[in-house]
Amino acid sequence: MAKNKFLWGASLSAHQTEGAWNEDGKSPSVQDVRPRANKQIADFTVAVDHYHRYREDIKLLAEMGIKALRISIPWTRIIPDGVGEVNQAGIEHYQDVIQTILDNHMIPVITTYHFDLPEVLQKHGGWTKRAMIDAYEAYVRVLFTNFGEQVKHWLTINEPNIMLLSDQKILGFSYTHQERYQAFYNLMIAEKQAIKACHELIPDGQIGPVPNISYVYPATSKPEDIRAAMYFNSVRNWAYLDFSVKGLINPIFKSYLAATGINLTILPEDRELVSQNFPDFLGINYYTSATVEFPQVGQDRMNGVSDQQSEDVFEHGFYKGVTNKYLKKNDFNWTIDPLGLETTLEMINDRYHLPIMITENGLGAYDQLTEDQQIHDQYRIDYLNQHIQSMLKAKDNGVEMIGYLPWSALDLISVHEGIKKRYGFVYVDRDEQDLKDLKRYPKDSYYWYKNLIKKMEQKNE
Ligand code: BGP
Repeated sequence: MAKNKFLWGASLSAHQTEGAWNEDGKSPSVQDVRPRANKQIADFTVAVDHYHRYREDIKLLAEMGIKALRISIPWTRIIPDGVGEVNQAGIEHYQDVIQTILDNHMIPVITTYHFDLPEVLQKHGGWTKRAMIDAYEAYVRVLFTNFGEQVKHWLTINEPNIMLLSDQKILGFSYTHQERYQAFYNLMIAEKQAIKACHELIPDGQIGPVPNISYVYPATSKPEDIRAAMYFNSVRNWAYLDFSVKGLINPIFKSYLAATGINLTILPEDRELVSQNFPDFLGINYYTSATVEFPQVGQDRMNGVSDQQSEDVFEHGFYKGVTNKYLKKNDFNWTIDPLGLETTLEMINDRYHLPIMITENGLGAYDQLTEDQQIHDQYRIDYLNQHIQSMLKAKDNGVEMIGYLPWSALDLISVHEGIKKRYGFVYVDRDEQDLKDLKRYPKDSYYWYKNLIKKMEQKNE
């Protein structure tokens, strides 16, 4: 792959920003219909109205000085029935979005699928069904054919590991253990089809997976806890990247599947597909680290924790999430571990030797809009700065870093916690239930990032 110029950017997803959930031919996705534990938090019907305000948003983000913008394209706007007819209104919308990004001197980095599976496909069994592989391949071929001229950086499936391990919270339903790992296998084969199609249809294009990866620590030096971390590293991290990058199910993961009674349906033709189609780079989402111990008989998962990203991981006989007493947490119970990013990047580099683009990294926080329309988010500046320093150290230690696209470009609807868990460089004025005027206000972190990019680009010129 040609040596890439480092891309300072930012990231967002369609369902968490666009709204217009049923406009211009879009069909419902699982995100539109999934039951939400807390009815009071904002839903995705309007989100932050990016579908109608994208020109203003893209211009404002370009003024921050970013050189790349990661967006996702919803399957439900392109092929509303999941399979079959292409929705021309969807094609035209994203042609204009992409052109607007290019006209603002930024590079579009496009995620083909970010948690928002068409509900019509979920109704037929979703990723547990082998037919999903052909459906996804047909869908991405529509994207590559229509947008491949302008878009040269593609990401396949956002965080398949978190989507599967945190299915109830992200998808609104729980797989059985067997369903989860057949869905894993089908997702991974589908990803290989996307890599193959991208290389066929966009010869100068680059495509990569985009899992959420964080290196897992053992709670103590007890040998049982070391093994607990070994298994969770495999189940959470390496199972996905080993399949994407090496086309294999690694021995530790294989032993885990056997020990937990999983029988995968694998077809003979898969072998050739997985051994010939490889990613050009890795998109890596990193927020926090996890720490696990070996669960004692009778123990269960920690309760009262927020979600998959921290302590609420549990598997009888394998691992149990615990709080890492050496690390601070954010307002939403996510551990903050910038040094863990350096470790994670170097561990990934050791295993895969591929260029890495950080495609998500950020701090969800309660931001306040002051009387004079300021948002003083020094806490976010500190989080991002610490993680950027860690990334630069990993780079100095030999990791080929090609981009940093933090989450999120502008405030959006958190998967788990509505609008109040704000991530953006740009504040969007709405509450959980009160849309207000959705006005955009750059935060202190917007100006800080603008200045940082300018300094970093001067240094590297
Ligand atoms: C990642 C997703 C993003 C975003 C982020 C923050 O898993 O890829 O879509 O949701 O997590 O999580 P949350 O929104 O739960 O704070």
